Amino acid sequence: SSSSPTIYQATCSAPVNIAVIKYWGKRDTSLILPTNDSLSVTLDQDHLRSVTTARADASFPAGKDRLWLNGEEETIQDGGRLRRCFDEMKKLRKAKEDKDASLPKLSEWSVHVCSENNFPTAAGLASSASGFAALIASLAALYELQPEVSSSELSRIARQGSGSACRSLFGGYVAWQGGSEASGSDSLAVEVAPQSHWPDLQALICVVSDAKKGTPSTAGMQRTVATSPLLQHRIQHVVPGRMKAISDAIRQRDFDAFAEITMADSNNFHACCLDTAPPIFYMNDVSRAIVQLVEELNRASEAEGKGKMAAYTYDAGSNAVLYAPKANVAQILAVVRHYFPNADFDDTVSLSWPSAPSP
Ligand code: 2P0
Repeated sequence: SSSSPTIYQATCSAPVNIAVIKYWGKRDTSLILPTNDSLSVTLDQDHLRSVTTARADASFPAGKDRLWLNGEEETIQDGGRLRRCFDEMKKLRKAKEDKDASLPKLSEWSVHVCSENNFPTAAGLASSASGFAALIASLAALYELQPEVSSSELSRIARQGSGSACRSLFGGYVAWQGGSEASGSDSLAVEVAPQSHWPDLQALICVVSDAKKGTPSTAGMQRTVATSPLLQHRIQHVVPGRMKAISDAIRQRDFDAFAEITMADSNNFHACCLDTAPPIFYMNDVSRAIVQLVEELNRASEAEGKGKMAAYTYDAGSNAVLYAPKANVAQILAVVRHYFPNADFDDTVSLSWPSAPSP
């Protein structure tokens, strides 16, 4: 008899998220448990995303999962982050199979995964966040884990791939609760508000450089943990109050408060990088020129009795992300274009150095 074999395959995409309260430092480097809570805004999937297809097949050689990233095969190392993600997801599938004997034993088959980003990898544009989130989402779809397994539970697994990835399992405004358990059971992402709660907030990516960054986050943050007294102050006295204040600002759609906290936290994070021995520099002269430009726009707007125009934030790279209410976007773009006349952008703002003058 002939029957066409069932194909077990799922494709999912996951968006990039940009933190407004930054994650920087681990209390457990193996389980990826952070030294502080963080909070991010998930960007629109049309622009920056990872798309991942996962396929399980009884005919794949046993015991050999494989993964291709942007067309190149990655090694899945024993004890590594990818291995842990595959193992944790297979464990969840196995539990489902144990409850329902009629299910195919996908947990025993090897998986092949293919993942692509539509933006430069490792340029401070959070590629590991969307990448691991898309991996976990595609395996969850392949294994048909939801809705029994919640997105927060999946975020706990994505976290073990890359800390910031746990926040990309949700859209909108997302908190990563660092948790206090040594097992990491309470270190997961929760939704603060859906994107639809505050659709007026827009993000502009200013691509200052798409070169690979100097100090990778994983190594850089542990050097900060080991050497920066300012980081200890940040963890104990700065972040807890800001988490609450920015959550309130989001709930109240209070852009001035949101912007003030976002810029302060970006600057505090980069100050901790500078306080690291040896120091870590992620922002460059163009990044700093954009800070001055936004500060000046805000000063002028507030002098007219209006609120702030925009907020800037920088991750482990030189690129700026600006958050602004929709009504301000055209003016911000016009000003950016004026000071960076060779910029090439539509909704992604590209800025290049060295021809960009300071404002
Ligand atoms: C963040 N960043 O909250 C912060 C702000 C960069 C600056 O999360 O070691 O790639 O994989 O957990 O998640 C970058 O760190 O590091 C990061 P790992 P990750 O978005």
